[in-house]
Amino acid sequence: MIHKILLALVLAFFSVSLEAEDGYKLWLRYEKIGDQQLREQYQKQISGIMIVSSSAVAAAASSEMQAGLESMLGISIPQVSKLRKNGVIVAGTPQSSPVIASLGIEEKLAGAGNEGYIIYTTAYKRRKITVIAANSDAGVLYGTFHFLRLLQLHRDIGSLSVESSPKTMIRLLNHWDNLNRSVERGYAGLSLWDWKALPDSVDTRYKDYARANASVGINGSVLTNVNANALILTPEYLVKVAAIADVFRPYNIKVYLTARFSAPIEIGKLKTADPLDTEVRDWWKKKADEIYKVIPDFGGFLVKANSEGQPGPQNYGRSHADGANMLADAVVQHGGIVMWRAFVYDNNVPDDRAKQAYNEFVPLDGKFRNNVLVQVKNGPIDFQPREPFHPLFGAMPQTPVMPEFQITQEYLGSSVHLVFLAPLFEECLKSDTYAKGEGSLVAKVVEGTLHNYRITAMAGVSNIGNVRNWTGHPFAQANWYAFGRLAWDPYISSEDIADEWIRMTFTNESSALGTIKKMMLDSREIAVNYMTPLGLHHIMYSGHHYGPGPWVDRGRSDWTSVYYHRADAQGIGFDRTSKGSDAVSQYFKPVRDMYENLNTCPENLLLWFHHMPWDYRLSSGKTLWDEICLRYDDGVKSVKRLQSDWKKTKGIVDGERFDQVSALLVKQERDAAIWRDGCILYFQTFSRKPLPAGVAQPEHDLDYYRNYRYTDIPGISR
Ligand code: GCV
Repeated sequence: MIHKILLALVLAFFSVSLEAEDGYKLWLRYEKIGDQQLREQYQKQISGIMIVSSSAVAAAASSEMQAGLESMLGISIPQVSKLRKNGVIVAGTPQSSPVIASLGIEEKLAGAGNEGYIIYTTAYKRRKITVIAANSDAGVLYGTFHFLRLLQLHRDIGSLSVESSPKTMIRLLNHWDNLNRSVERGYAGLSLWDWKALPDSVDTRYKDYARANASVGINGSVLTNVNANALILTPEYLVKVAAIADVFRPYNIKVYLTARFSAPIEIGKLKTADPLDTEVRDWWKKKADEIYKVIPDFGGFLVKANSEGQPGPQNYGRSHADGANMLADAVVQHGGIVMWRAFVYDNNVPDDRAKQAYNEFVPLDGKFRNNVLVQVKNGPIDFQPREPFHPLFGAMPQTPVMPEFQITQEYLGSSVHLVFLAPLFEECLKSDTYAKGEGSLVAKVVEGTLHNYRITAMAGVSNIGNVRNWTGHPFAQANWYAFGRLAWDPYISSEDIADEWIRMTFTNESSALGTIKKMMLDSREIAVNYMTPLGLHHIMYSGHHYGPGPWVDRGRSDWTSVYYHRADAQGIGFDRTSKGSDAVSQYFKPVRDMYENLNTCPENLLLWFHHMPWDYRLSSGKTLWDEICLRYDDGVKSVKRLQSDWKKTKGIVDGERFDQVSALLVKQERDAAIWRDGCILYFQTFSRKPLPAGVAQPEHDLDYYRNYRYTDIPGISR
């Protein structure tokens, strides 16, 4: 009863509207500020908007500002051309706004660079105004979203002094979207890009997609799958791409495409795709000219070559640098770039797949053209729930290296499990490579300060599809948001990102905010525990990658699970020390020593680097076998805790999203238990030890888990 009265009071105070919400608006809900006192204060502080719409980008900023303010304040906010009252928001560049030109802020603006902005409160001719100033309209747009965010977060805007500029130049989503609208590793419906309807009919969603991206600073989108289809480069498709580019342009977003290396053969009718062949090089040059004719601000190409069956320069005995440079030469005169992926496979199974990218790319450092970046996954295998940072970070001082994070949850429960990925991204970015001594963080490599990179970038594999809420799981929206915020500033903490996102997406009410934040911040470690504790990796079911499959032992050996966990009667884990595959030697000292030495190797990566006996004692005092079982079990129990925590938000979060998340958490618990029981029973066939006290006895035998088929998971057909 008391609980109900308290809830009623909270709702009355915040005037929370609990209308069902379908999640379409993402974090740009611009909900009317329920706290009346605060709303009235903002109403007094904001009387008008002065943004000269001198370009499409400035016009987009202006309409976003007006719509956002009016929605949050519940009053109309006029666009003004004169400063007659206090409280006008003046946004622009010194070129577009005479007011800003007269403020004498050139020096301050110099630090804002191309896309940054400053926001501050000042007096202008005895009027109190808020200034959003930048060197470009793109900066004005980003400043606008920042200002709106301050209100969404219920911050004090009375005396502002903000300076912000992106730490990476190119901040990109990578869509693994196919031309038939299927999405590789996509769990949120079909691809947004409706190629059949384009260019005549352009979905209004594209604009909302662009708004959402711009609100977090994402300025590029690779529309197509890295497992590329050459057809996207034909004139029929290029006009469709151009139609999308037209929608994105006012939001400062460029389009990029994936280039299929064999396109000169497939659509150009040439006999070869050899990057040193003159005809092939000419073909790509002409193709680039053709693309830039229809999309003058085309960003460039992303390429997956000689990896998982994709064609590449090695088919012709050429190097990755030869391939990348040919494409780079084709786009350079138009200002385009080439992002060449380091996720490569040899045709022969290597002694340790974790070493492959480093072995192939370090010798090529310095051999790439100036407009090439090497795109490297965050870890050396493949987006696992936990990996050490990729050894290529810090190891290519003369070639810009950009990270590729996976926002879509291929190995982390698709769009069914609640897993907030900012802690995973942050763990990588804050890792110290020691490339130039202590403090050589991956983030410093990425922002280019460690090696003075000429171009900097960060990519995230998109989790977006055409389902109404964009990402399937309402919390998966947070991973899109987190990626964008970290691409802008790789030093923001996961906690701050979660705080912002929850306030904008769900509520500013403090107890629910605290509850949801804790759920999010715990969620990644919970998933690691019920999937791959203590550094285990790549033990998922082959094909769908959703459930467990530690028993997978067929096919190319470095695609099996047994290759990675190496469980036997003695113990478990992949020995990557100097006595094993020696992958540790790819890291700089003292990182390599830290991983090599059992006393310093972090326990959460123990089995990544070491093969350990079942009786080995961990810091908890427990044996390895007991600890593995306890962690799996704890993972499942923690999902139960997520469920009971989520219940506390009932009545604060709207019913539609509350119910959706509740239902997903039930599935997550079921599937976490499948992970736990399948893995424990399988590993027990090697350890031959009993389950430690407190660990639930599996409900079924091992065969049940080996044969389990999911019928209710998006993106999984069997
Ligand atoms: C796009 C993993 C995924 C593939 C993906 C590949 C890549 O192997 O399972 O679906 O292909 O990574 O990143 O190229």
